[in-house]
Amino acid sequence: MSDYTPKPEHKFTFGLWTVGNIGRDPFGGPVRDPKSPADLVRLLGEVGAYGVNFHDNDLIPIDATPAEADAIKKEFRKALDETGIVVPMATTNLFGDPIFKDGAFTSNDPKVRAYALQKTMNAIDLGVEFGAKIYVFWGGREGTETDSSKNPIDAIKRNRDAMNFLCEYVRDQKYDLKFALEAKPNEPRSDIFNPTTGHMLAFIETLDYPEMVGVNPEVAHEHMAGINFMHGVAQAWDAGKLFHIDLNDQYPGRYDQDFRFGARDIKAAFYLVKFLEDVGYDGSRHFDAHAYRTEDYEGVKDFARGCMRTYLVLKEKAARFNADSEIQSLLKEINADDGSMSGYFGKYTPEKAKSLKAHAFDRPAIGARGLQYERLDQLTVELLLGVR
Ligand code: GCO
Ligand code: MN
Ligand code: MN
Repeated sequence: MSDYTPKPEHKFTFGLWTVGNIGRDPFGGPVRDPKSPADLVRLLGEVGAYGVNFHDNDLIPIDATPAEADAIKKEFRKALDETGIVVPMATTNLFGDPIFKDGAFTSNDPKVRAYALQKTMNAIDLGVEFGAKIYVFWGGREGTETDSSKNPIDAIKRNRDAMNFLCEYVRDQKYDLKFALEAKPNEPRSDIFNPTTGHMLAFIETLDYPEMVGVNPEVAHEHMAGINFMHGVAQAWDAGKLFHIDLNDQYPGRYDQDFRFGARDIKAAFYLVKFLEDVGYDGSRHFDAHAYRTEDYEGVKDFARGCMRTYLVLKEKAARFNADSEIQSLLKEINADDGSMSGYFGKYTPEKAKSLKAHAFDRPAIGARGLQYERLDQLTVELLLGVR
């Protein structure tokens, strides 16, 4: 029997807002009493997590006095020291307060845009104070219900100006901090700007300091858009931009569900874990999800333990996949290369082009070859179902 105990080297993290979610939804009030940030850290210590992340206002209420803020920070620090839990990432709440009802950095109101910058600089200071090295930007309110209200080009420019300003701030303060931009197609806005990880990757290249900025892709957000999450993650990895990741689960075409990792699409979760482990991703595995509304705090612990355990089970399955001789020999066969084409690949030369244009291909024979992906997929499914 394998050991699925979470260890610090697995870098499993949770947001204060995840295990602290009190189960409110648009149709009903809270089902769990709120816990203090320090108590949530203790809960995370109990289930074996490595780290905790927070929005500025998860830790310090938006209208706290300086004395209240100090007391909360002291308590929180004490809980971190007691449990050994670290703070790898922090972020800003730019969506909860009514001032952000039409966005923060992309709001039509310059006062709102300026306040969003002020709030973010303060929140960056707070995150750095607790050791955060990654700073996430999720622009949940940066969007529209009606496109009469905002020119998307203005919104993109405003967003770019804000990112450039904040990168300069981080450099000016000499903070060791990188930004990770998190895309989401909709909810809470009807449409959110930069709706997918791919959009974010393109946007980043237009910034003044693109090397400081990467992405924080989230499973549910790409599944909401009906696209393959792992492919987006691979693109981010290839671009050197996979700075952070939000793990959870989601049925496509539904409200923002934030299910326990692997709760919905085990196969997609498997390919994702396999990808992250195969390439050697060494950032946080952050579970941005929450327990079903049916649960009490024991259920919240079941939820948190479940996220980490499923990840570790799938990690073990990925190792088995890589060691499975039938799967591997099938993959070898599928990828067979007799070398006869190698002269045509690589850097272009006019001679290569000429000889490639003269080559006669046996199109029907090549097209008729069965690729055995049915067998390969069934072997993968059986491995996941535990019968091989
Ligand atoms: C959501 C988002 C958020 C962000 C968080 C950190 O759908 O609500 O995923 O949970 O990840 O604000 O930036
Ligand atoms: Mn989300
Ligand atoms: Mn998220």
